[in-house]
Amino acid sequence: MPQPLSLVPQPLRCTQLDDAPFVLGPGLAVLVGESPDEVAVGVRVADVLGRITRHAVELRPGASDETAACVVVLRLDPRAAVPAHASTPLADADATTAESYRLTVRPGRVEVVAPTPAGLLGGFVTFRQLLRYSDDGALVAPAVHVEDVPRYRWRGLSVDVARSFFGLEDLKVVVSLMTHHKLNVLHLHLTDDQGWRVDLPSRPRLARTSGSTAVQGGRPGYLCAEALTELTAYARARNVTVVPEIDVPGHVNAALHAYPELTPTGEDPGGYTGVEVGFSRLHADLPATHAFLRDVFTDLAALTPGEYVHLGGDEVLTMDAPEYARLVGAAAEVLRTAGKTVVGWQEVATVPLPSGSVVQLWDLREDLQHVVAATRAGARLLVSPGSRTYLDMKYDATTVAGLEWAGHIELRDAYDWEPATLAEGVDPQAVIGVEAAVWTETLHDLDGLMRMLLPRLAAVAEVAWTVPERRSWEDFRTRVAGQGPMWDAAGLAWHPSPQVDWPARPSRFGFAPSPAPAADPAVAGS
Ligand code: TNX
Repeated sequence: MPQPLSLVPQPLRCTQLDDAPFVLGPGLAVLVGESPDEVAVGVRVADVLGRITRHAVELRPGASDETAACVVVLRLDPRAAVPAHASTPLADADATTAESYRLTVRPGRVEVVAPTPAGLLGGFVTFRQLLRYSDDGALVAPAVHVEDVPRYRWRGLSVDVARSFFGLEDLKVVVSLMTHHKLNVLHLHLTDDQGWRVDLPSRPRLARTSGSTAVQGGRPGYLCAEALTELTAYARARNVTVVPEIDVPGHVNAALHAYPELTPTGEDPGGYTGVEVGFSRLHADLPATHAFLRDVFTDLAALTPGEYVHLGGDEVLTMDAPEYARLVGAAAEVLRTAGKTVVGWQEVATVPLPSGSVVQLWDLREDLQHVVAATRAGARLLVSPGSRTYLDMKYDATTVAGLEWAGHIELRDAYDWEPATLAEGVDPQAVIGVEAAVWTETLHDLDGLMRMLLPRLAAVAEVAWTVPERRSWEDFRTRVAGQGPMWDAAGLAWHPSPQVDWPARPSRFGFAPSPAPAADPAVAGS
């Protein structure tokens, strides 16, 4: 009987082969073609394998593998593309196919063939998840053949760095974890009432003044342009796109504090450390407001190379609809001029937006008629239902940190739902993808953040990647159990959900092998 595999997300097709496992050890080489794309992926893969095996792993561009004894072969080939699945919206078929791959593991030889570097990386991630220690202590991967393609093109995680700051090093760990579960969009909520976390050249006081404020108990700080550029490049190399968000026209106390000319009286409201929402706002009839919108969104667009910029738009409780529409419209126009596609929280669906804009659904308690109408008029829908994907919600009443407004979210709640039919009246073809979100009113360090993300992020990742007929809770709960040791090996904190039979964790004081240090194993540094 072959052992069950612990792949998360579950691939489209996976066959265990009747063959001996691949053994990872000294003499391992990575073989790639000579194209710069293949060499670039090869460098990453050789680096990761070197850290896992603690041996130098040679990269051989342009080599044939006839004679090599133990190789990982990475090959770009457009003919290897796995066609998009029937449940993928037609508009996204090319984008998802681009991330497809074919992986074959046999004794002495691992081969990944894919149409793009992103596909090669995805295939390698699957191979890493197959690795386990054999009884005699060797790292092995069972012989398998995998053919895989994502269901959705947008598989995201939104991190609130505004309430409490998470800097470059923490965010790199988050990106590596995302890559491990094939998530490909990191949405950074960079500004809110409690803080402003990105230094923009045209408005230096935003970061200088409001980078030093945070929610009660939270961490201050901000990303300088170099840090954001470094993060973007780090993410890019791991098939993750950064989507930055400046939240307007509400959630702006930090901006008003730095530039009091944005308030009607010109008075500084002071820093805000509470957790209430909806009280702060821009004013459409102040000329300073329009200069501010132009400056911050132009700067942000220039700082990040991705196609999308998020303008927020949520929870403005003290503004009438025409003024809201003027302000959101003005911000959207700046982004359109800068060549970006607009993303906004579901409230922006009340405003006419450029076609192809992305509306992010979060609150299913609200009337969704504007959201339905916006998708009929050409908007795409990104689904982040609070009661499923808000990973700052407590698991249950005993969870120490976290909020409860959208209910408790145990692992099964995060897993057992269907994105295509979530919003009644929205054509499934309009759904561009799925995004988890973690808000940091109560989460102030990386361990605290990870304990909320894991294991639920793995569940949301599978909702976003795996086609409906390959998903089942019973099957997921067995596979995700095998991820626990990988998160441990990477030094990541996680919540041992009682809904899963986790393998026994090695005791620190017993004779079981202690977990490897954070630098080399399954997740970190991937
Ligand atoms: C709702 S989601 C918010 C955030 C909070 C979060 C807490 C959204 C668009 N707004 O401002 O931080 O709930 O769970």
